[in-house]
Amino acid sequence: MGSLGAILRHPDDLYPLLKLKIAANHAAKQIPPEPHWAFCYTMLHKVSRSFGLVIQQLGPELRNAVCIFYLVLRALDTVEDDTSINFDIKVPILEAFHRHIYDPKWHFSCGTKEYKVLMDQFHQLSTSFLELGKGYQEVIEDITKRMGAGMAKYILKEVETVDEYDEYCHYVAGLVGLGLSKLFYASKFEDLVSDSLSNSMGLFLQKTNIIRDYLEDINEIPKSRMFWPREIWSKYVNKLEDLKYKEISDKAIQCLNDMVTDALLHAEDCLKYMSDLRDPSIFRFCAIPQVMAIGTLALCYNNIEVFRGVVKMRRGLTAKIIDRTNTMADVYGAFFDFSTMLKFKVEKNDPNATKTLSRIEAIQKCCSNSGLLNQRRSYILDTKARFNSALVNPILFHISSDII
Ligand code: D9A
Repeated sequence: MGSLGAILRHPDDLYPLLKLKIAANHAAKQIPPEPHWAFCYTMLHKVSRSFGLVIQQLGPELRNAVCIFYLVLRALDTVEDDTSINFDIKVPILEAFHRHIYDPKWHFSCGTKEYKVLMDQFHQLSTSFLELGKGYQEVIEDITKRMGAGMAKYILKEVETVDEYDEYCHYVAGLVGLGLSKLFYASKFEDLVSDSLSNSMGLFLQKTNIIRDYLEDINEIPKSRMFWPREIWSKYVNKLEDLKYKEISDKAIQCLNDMVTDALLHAEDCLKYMSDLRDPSIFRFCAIPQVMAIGTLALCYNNIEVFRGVVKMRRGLTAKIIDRTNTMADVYGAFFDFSTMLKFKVEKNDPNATKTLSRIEAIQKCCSNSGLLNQRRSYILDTKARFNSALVNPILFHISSDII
């Protein structure tokens, strides 16, 4: 749970934190009896604490398909990320991964910690996969095939242009959006959403991760690949590593803000995607990560800490988002609040200020045009308050940066 200090500073975090803890205990009791399914659900909760809980609340059939899809993708990632595997070995594994999932005898040892366990016990995953309905299997196979090929293409390639950045993010995240939309459709709970909107759902999440994880990625030993596109960072520095050195912190901030502005482009598509969903549990499953993403972008914007340490939302705020994201009105409210926070952080002398502000305005317009912004608890004030930008003063901004 959150630290005592954090709870004392944010006492209203306590209730959502307790609720989350209870949900986690409940989920732990619901592990299925069959050993291969027990393995999959135990793994799921190990690799992803809060997202695992959100998967758990889906209906039984879809839950199994999503759990397997999630773990297959994690396994593929483990192969992609393991820098000790030679290129000549790695590429054929990535390209044939969609066939390995049908073979309970296949396994390949790599990765560390829980990912090593996942790879060593891969047969548990393929055994479970083979029990899914054919419709689900085919979606997972198709996405795994396309993602593996995309990863292989980028293994030795740097991300140069913004188009390449979008293409790389499509392979590793956009395709996840496409696959999930097809799984929802196969479950008969949803209509089929367009590939373009599904892709945006992945790009918004992945770009947020790439921004937030700058320092972790750049400091990785052995050196890992970086995904910030040269077309953006070369406007500010000669080498991507230079962003973390103090002497040029104004350039670093401008570059960071440019990256956040690029990511904001996907927010409107995401709102459209979510507004088309009908099933409440699928809705929550999709909406919680998106609200976290816009919150994280608001937190990272103009924040030098991205280059100095880990910038993450406090656990209490994550718990609040999980507790309070249930309807489209909640999502519009959250996107509106976090956009307002962003707006206050934009400084006039930032080279992209105009572009950033116009993207923020477009998001806010989308939220207010819905007609669903009403009396609700704001993430910024966190009392029952209508968050009207005309009422907001600069003092509030300081409060909000502490609250987040
Ligand atoms: C998702 Cl099946 C992801 N990724 C996420 C998590 O959300 C998406 C990986 C596998 C699956 C799903 C996600 C959720 C709902 C709808 C989606 C969707 O599309 C319609 O994907 C686009 O991040 C990873 C990619 C971005 C690469 C796709 C959310 C998640 N959160 C983490 C928190 C964190 O900080 O990473 O995994 C967690 O709770 O551990």
